[in-house]
This record gives sequence, C-alpha cells and structure tokens, in this order.
Amino acid sequence: MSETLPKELVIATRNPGKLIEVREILLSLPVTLRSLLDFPESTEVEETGATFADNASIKARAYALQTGAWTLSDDSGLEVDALGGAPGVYSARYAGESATDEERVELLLSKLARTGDSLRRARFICAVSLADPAGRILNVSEGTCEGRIAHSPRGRQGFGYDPVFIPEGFEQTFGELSSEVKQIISHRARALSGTSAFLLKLFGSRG
Ligand code: ITT
Repeated sequence: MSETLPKELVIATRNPGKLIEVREILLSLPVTLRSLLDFPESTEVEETGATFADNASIKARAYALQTGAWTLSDDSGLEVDALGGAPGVYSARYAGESATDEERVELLLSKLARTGDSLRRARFICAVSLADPAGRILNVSEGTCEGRIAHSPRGRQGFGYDPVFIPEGFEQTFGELSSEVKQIISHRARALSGTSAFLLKLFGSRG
C-alpha cells in the first residue's frame, strides 16, 4: 500500500453528469478533488473488461499511472431484464460510439416497444474503483438501484438514461425527481458510500 495518504483525488471520468454527482458526494472528504480537466494531456482508456468492476479498475489504474495521483473511477450502466441484461457494460456505446444520450434512450425504448409494464424491470449498477499513484487497486465498491423503464422520456434532471428510469418506490423518473433524491438512492451514491468509508478508515488509521 502507498506510504502517504492522498492529498488529492482525481475523479477520472469524461462524463460531465457523473462528475457533478461524484464531486457532490465526496465533497466532505479531507482531500482536494480534481478531475481529468486538470490533466488535459491524459488520453482515453479503452474499457475492455467484462464487468463494471473490471472496467472501473482498468480506468482507475490507467488514469492513476497517467496522472501520478490517487484516482477514482466509476463504471456504470443499465441492465434491463427483458433485454437479457442489455445494455449492461455497453450502456455508453449502445447506439454507437458517437451517439447522444437521446439516441441511446430512443434505441432502448424502441427495443421495449412491445414489452408490457410487468416486464420492464431494470437496474442501474455502478462500480467505483480506487487506485493509488502506483496504479494499485485499493478498493472496489458497488451499488445498485432497482427500478423500471418508462414508456417515454420524462424530465430534464440528471443525464444519460435518467429520463426513462423510474426507481423503485417512485412514480417519477430520475429525470423528474430532484437531484437530492437521486443523490441518496442512486447506484452511484451507494457505491461511493463504500469508497468514502474506505477512505475515511485510511485517514483514521494513518492520519
Ligand atoms: P467515463 O467512462 O468517462 O466515466 P462514460 O459515460 O463512458 O464515462 P460508462 O462507460 O461508465 O461512462 O458508461 C455509463 C453509461 O451508463 C452512460 O451511457 C451513462 O449515460 C449511463 N449511466 C450511468 N449512470 C447513469 C445515471 O446515473 N443516470 C443515467 N444514465 C447513467
């Protein structure tokens, strides 16, 4: 394990929606939060893993080595039961590499056009991986948010598939619910609570 405690933590994502959510959740940690915007020379890392945890660790390790800093990476996506778990780890590339969030949502809804309410069960999954500056993975935490897919997009909050995801216990989509609600029940919030607990223990044991 690295000799020194992290003073800075790089949130390694190129997704602005994720960055906002991760930043807000980690704000109270005693570290300076950075993003890849502070490292404009960093190059994109290919996600070749079969699972969210594999991809989160591939990105955390690679960006830690590129930036020389403690690095946290999020890999996340949507699993839809009626589609056999798709789009899963391919959530970002579902409608092709350069597609927009709207195009991905449209493709998803078209695949579910004949699927009734009872079969629209889905979940968001997030894995967050933490690497030290030497690229060693020190912690991987996962979180899940169960729900179902709406019949059409609703609301402008959040990002990605949020306008068509209705979390369990609600009738509104994440696009309609306030960001405060999402920041409590989301897959990302749940994964990051594990990461935060790990970091606080690290600070406590060596601070
Ligand atoms: P980075 O790899 O740079 O972090 P990315 O967008 O490529 O950014 P992923 O590979 O983890 O990230 O893909 C995540 C996909 O799942 C992407 O299409 C997101 O829009 C979607 N997604 C993840 N979390 C989401 C959330 O909280 N709400 C809506 N969509 C989400």
